[in-house]
Amino acid sequence: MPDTIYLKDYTPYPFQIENIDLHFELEESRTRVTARSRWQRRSAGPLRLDGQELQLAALRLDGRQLAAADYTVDADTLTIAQVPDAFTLEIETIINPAGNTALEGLYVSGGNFCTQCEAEGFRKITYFPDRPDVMTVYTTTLIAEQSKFPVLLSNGNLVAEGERDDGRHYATWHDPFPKPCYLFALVAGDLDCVEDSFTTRSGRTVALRLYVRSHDLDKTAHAMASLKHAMAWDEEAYGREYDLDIYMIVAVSDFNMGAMENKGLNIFNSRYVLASPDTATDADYVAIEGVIGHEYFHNWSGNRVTCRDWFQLSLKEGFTVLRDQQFTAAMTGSAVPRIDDVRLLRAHQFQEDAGPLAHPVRPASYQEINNFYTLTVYEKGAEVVRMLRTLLGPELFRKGTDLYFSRHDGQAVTTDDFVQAMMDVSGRDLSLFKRWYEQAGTPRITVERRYDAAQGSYTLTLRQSCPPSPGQERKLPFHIPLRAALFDGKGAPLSLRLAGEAAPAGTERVLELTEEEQSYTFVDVKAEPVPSLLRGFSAPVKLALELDDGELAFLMSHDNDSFNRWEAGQQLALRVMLRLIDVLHSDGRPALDGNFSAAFARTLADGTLDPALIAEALTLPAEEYVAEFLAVVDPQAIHVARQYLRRNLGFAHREALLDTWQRLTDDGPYRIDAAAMGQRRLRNLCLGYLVEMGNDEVRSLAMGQLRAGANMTDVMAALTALVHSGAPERSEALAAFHARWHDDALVLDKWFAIQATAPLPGTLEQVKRLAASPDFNLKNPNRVRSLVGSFSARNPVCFHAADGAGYAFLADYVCELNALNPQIASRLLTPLTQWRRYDAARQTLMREQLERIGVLPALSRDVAEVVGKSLK
Ligand code: 7ML
Ligand code: ZN
Repeated sequence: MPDTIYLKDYTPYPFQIENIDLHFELEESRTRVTARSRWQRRSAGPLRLDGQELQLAALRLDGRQLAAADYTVDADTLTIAQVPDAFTLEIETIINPAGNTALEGLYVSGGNFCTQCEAEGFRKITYFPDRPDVMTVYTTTLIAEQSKFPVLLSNGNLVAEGERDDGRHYATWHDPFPKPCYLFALVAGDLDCVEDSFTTRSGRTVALRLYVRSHDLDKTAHAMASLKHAMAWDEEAYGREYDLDIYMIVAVSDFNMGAMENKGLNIFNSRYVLASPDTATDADYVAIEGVIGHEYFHNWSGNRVTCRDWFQLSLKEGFTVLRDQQFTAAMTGSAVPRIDDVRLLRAHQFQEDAGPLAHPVRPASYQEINNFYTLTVYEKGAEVVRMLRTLLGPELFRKGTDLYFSRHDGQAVTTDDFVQAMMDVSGRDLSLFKRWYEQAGTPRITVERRYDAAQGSYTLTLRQSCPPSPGQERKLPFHIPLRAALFDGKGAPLSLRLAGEAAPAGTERVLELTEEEQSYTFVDVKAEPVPSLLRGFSAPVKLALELDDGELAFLMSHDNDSFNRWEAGQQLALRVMLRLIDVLHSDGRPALDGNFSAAFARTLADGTLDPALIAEALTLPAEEYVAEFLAVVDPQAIHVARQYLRRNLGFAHREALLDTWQRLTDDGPYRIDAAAMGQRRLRNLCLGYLVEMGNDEVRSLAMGQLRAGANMTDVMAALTALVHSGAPERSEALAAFHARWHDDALVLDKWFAIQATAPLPGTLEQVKRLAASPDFNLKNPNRVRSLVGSFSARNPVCFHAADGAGYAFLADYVCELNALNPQIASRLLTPLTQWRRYDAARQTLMREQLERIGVLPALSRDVAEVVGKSLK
């Protein structure tokens, strides 16, 4: 078992580093790194530095070469027992970037050098205190062969460059802002650059540069536009201006995560940079804008104000995700992104919160920090900051963020410091609120409603509870903001006056639940209203409000909160699906629910609604979300029920679906604004329902859309519909797509993913064939995710095949990747951690695979932690 690191053991580092000079003599398999740094003691103790997989070539203290007796080196530390109170340290290490398949530290991707240091990759470059509270000023010199690596980049501003007479050249970069080493970056390679500029509101001009391989130059416009939008939005919404004269983004094709906010030099997975209408879907365009925003916003929430230790990861990530969500909402002007975020949270974060790896937004311990870049830290963390905003209101919240940024600029701080700033500007006591950071698990709220006609009063009694999670048997009540409204029989919102109040205060209130049970009595209520609670998903909880089918249908058409209108439809759909699953389990005959079908038709025909919201409303709850409501998950039954409903809704509303598909056919120029995207979304949703029915005529429409190839959104929708419905044309369609796109890695990823997610018998065999094809590459994380990840995390019915073949397939890849890229191995493993949710036979099969992985020789810390906690 790997060692466990505890939050309670935090101690400040005993030294301060004034600055560091880094020199890189770049060679693919033998790079020499010289680090010269100036130190000052702050408290007693030896000098201990982190370092892994380094060959130590020289070690000098104040210019004197240290003797072997002066220091000790083991697999992850270098310790010098005696150092003066102020000194200069010079360390030379040799590393092998070409042999670095873990993609952490300095590595080679597509022939170029790049780095990924968050969380603990810098220790694979040189010996250094690899922790975020040690901040210093970096000057970096890169030296490399000019012909192969014409571009040499690092953080900050270029201060010198030149040629040497041996065919090599150099560049020196200086970053004036002290930073932790996880924000260090360098890039060296043969890249082209698109350039633009942004003038900040105080009038400074910032050079914007986007570096890509030359054949990708035509796919950079959207990323550049997104960056400018993000810079303007952060000035407007948070008063945050950019602080260096240059902002660079580099796209690389081998990257473990989405992107990285290195100061002044973001490095991106190319999938979050490159887009053209031919190659990227609408969802890709939206994701690119969001990720560009996310990394840009880190310049303040993460870089200027950083984390004291990795337990505080959500300080920067939760807050920055909230910021990128607000940005996306502002750019699209629609409720769709909020709905999609909640779908993700419910389908996957709720699962994490209920499983063996459940942890609080601010964990108290970890074995491998890379395993804590989770949906809980990111997405639930964003919900927690969003709740603070709901509790304080937008103005006070903004005052709070202003105070936080000014008070802690240049510091490494904690989530407590963030909440303290919110307390200080509002005068509110948020000490109970901090439980959101400390306790894992998804709270459940039940609602009892009582209308008293004689008194004209309406009472809501709310009760909260939270199931136990690992290491936390009993939970204290959470401070939960519940946005609430009440509607009269005509669908008008009531003015809300609580008992004891002199006058009503608006038609929407935030009820604050802080105890296990609380009642709220509204007065002047003339008839029993329909309640709309948790509006906009105001807290990451499971709300059990037992509305009847009629009330749900009422809210679907009358609620003035778009999120809750959508939510009412989802609840109705969920109920229908759960009833179907019951019918299937008792060998009964399924039937299409008439009320649900009528509501479906009404929504489809509603000309007043935004097409994107219609599409959201007509998308049935994900199989993973339905699973949340079953005591024992039956992936087969869930899939059959959902499929049954899709097919029968298709039959029942064939004409309307066809009409909508035809009506929304857009022959005009391709646009990527929210309106055009909404139309494509609804149109392609209709196509999906139609093709699911499987008749020749409709399939030929899909083939037509595919062949027309107007844009990747329409092409993917047609191809997915054909492949996932098992249409006879699917092989031909896939072959044509492959022939057209096999040279474009990002498009080929889509081709892999479509096949891996087909909910059909034979998918696993096809996935295995694809894994053996020359297009597959175990060293490329995007490709691995598109095939192995898609199959195991996005194809429940095939992955959970009763014979366990899906589990064995995943385990084989986890075993191989454990040696190559532990971060990717550990992430892929996630679906197996959920084994307790399944029937006894599946439990045994899943556990067998976990055990098999657990006894691998040389098990990485990443995989060991996940397997260990899953089997406990
Ligand atoms: C979240 C990131 C990482 C890991 C990016 C790596 C990051 C850490 C990095 C939202 C949008 C885009 C990417 C990510 C993400 C997991 C997810 N600091 O900026 O958080
Ligand atoms: Zn981030």
